[in-house]
Amino acid sequence: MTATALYLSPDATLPYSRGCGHALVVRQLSRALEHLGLPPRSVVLTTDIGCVGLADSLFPYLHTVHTTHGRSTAFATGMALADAVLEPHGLKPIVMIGDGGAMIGLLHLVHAAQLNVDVTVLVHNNFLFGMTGGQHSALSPLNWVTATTPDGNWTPPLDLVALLRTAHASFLARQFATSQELATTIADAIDFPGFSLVEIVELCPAYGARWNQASGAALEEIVERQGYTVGEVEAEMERPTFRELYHHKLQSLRPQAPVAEVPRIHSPANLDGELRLVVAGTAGERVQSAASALCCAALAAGIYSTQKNDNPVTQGSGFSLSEISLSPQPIEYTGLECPDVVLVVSADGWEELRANGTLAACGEKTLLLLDSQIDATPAAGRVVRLPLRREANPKRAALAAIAAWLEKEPLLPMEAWEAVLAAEPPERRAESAAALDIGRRLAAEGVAQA
Ligand SMILES: Cc1ncc(C[n+]2csc(CCOP(=O)(O)OP(=O)(O)O)c2C)c(N)n1
Repeated sequence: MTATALYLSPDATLPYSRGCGHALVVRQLSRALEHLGLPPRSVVLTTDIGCVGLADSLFPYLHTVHTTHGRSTAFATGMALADAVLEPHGLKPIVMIGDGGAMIGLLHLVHAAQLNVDVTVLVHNNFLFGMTGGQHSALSPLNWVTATTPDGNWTPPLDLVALLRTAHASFLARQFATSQELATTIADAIDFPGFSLVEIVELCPAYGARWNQASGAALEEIVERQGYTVGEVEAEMERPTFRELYHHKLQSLRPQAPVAEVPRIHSPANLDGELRLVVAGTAGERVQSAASALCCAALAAGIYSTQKNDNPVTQGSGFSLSEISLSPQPIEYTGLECPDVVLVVSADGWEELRANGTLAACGEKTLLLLDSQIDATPAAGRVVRLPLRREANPKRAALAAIAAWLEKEPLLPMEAWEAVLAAEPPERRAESAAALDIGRRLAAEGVAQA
């Protein structure tokens, strides 16, 4: 396959009006990508609503995301933020947005510039909302005739480049769609490691050119009249990128919780594949901290763990739960389709697992270890009931439930728990040790099995 064919499909029929600047941008973007030799799968073309949004289907080998009006920069920023913290990294979101979309989503542009994420925004400024019939936008020049300003626009236009300068954008440029230099400017913007934006000035032949008797030659005069700079504008190119700042901060961050300092032990965990577990109870009863202790014990034993917590926005009342994944391999996906183990230590926890669909997702093999006070029975799964709240007390019930489960299905060596306890503050240590002992004892006694 030739380099050209990797980007804009050579036999693509461009879907724009005859003479529309969008067609020029698409071709110059393809040339810029070809020049940079970016692997197509490292690019995410993120398109906005409007004629501008027709571009994604023209690039069959790039990732493409067609987003909602004005929000394309926010989508791209999210992708760039995620990519910035990953290793290996190297995703390049390129936003294609109209002046209408840029106006609607202006704060997304400002925020992306402030963050200095590795996003390139190509603003197709044809001075109006094209696809919906030529309405005025915040970037329409003075006196510009649009569908909503038939006597000419009398509100001064927004100078997007100047505005983003105040948001500390690190690479800013303005070019005509017809410029010979457009491909180079786009390539420079894409190649730049932080936020970059190119405002591409063009005419909409269907509305802007017709109603204003303007031809391509008029563009220079219009831009000059607004006092706009053309070309690559001096900006804060030396500013550190989000990725640089993130990694710098990460190095200086200190572990906050004492349990995070649990040393790795070398006694192997008895776990073959991935295990998904839910611990649910009542807010304020140390459900999430018990789950966190389990994750630390797992980490100490050399296995990967993830923890996702949930509780109502009204902190301290209602349910509290944690979803945990444990695996000898790195965990790529933390969705909970069918839990292997469900530990429920209060009626609040049970009610929430019923409401959020976890109980319905349990299979025949799911182990449900429930406090004896919960008298409801799930549709599927192996049920064990233990008097955790009564014997351990409500604040220790979740940790006792974890210990009881591990007594029945020994996955972690004792040393892992010892490492966790050793890292706890002294006033907590005895409490946790007692909870673990009670859980183990209850499981060993096999009290009230159902
Ligand atoms: C979420 C959403 N909001 C609004 C619309 C209506 N709409 C479709 S195209 C368009 C105009 C887009 O103008 P612009 O962003 O300047 O891009 P152009 O069409 O000029 O390329 C609007 C408002 C829509 N389809 N979806």
